[in-house]
Amino acid sequence: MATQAASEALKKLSVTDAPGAGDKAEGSNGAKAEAGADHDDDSDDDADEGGAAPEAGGAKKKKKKKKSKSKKKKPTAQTDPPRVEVSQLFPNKTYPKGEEVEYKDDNLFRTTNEEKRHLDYVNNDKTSDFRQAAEVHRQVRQWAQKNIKPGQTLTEIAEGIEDGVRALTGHQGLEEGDALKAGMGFPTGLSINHCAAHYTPNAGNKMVLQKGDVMKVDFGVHVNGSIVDSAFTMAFEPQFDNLLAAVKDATNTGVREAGIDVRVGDVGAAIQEVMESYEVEINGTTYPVKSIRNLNGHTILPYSIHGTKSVPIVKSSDQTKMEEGDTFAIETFGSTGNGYVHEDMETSHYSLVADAPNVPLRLSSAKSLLSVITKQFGTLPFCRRYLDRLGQEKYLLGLNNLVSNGLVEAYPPLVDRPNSYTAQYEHTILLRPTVKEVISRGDDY
Ligand SMILES: [Co+2]
Repeated sequence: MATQAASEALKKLSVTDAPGAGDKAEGSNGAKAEAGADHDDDSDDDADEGGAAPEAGGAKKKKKKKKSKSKKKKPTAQTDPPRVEVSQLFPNKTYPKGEEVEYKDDNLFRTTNEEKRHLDYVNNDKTSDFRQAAEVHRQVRQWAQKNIKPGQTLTEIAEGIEDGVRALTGHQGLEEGDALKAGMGFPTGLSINHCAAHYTPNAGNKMVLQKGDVMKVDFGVHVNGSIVDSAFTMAFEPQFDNLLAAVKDATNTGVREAGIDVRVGDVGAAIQEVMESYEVEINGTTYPVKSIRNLNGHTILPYSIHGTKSVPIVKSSDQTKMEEGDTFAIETFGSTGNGYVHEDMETSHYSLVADAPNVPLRLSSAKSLLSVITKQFGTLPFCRRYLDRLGQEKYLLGLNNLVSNGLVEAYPPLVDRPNSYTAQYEHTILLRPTVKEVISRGDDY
């Protein structure tokens, strides 16, 4: 998910730069304890299955119809569509690392420094949660890249991704609190052509992906509140190759430039220089590729997709420094249009405002919806479809009431000018004490 620059970013500053964030971090510990209990359940299941093999002929366990061959208990490969929990594929919670990049210059000492190594070790559980979420993201997105085709509805595409994420994290998010243990970190953005961000179908949406479309696929996966935010772009005609290449190159530049003590404005300048060195010919007209100047990367905090710092994607005087321990979503957007987005169309994405004042609500439907949102999603962004699947009905009046009371934030779709094309790539990086880890890196992007 992207943040909007300028006034929007300032608004978010006041929203997120507050003690509330600390409370959420504690919430994450609570969730972790419960997730642990869940894992025990899984182990029990495994034990049952393991026990079933030798006793297959015995009276005790007749439930499993499969003729136990040898010891095919634990799945060792992902299915198609992806439905195997990654915790089954990686025993002992050892998930693949992202791409580790050594710090440079004055920070080179960190790689071997004892104190930094100790700090790194202390953060191990959180790093592991990020790696688990990243592995889910990779497996689901690689399936999506293979299977998304023109002719599919946006609804089936979004649900395909979300079914995958929920299955692989092992949390369907139907019971209260379950979606807070692990699952979607934010809704699946499927933003097409001049729409750059924050579009996902609402109920009844009949939109069909077209062969000439450029679609940004932006979804988040979280484990215990550690959110991996990563996005890619799909196009089916070669004329868009340069647009996608520009944005991929720009995002990789941002990822490369990011580091401890680096100023975010300098990262923005490097991104813009690379982005705007490209041009793209579409239907016979050549366009310069522009960075969308009012979209930003951002820090990620526990259960909070938009932290307190922004990473511009154009040259900026912002002197804010990246710091040890920060988690950044480095995302860039290129456009053949104005390089500037505005809000348009029906809203689908929302999130609870973390530190909202206690507003007395007159509308009872708003009150009950607020309770559902708080218990189900906490401060994780959600979309209308997520309310639908929980069985919520006729909630729109209440939802709008919560937005107008400042308790819930709406994230309307963000669009450049009509007939333009936009693309996005995004990675999540951890500025670990010893090394920069591009947690969401895969062999796809
Ligand atoms: Co983002």
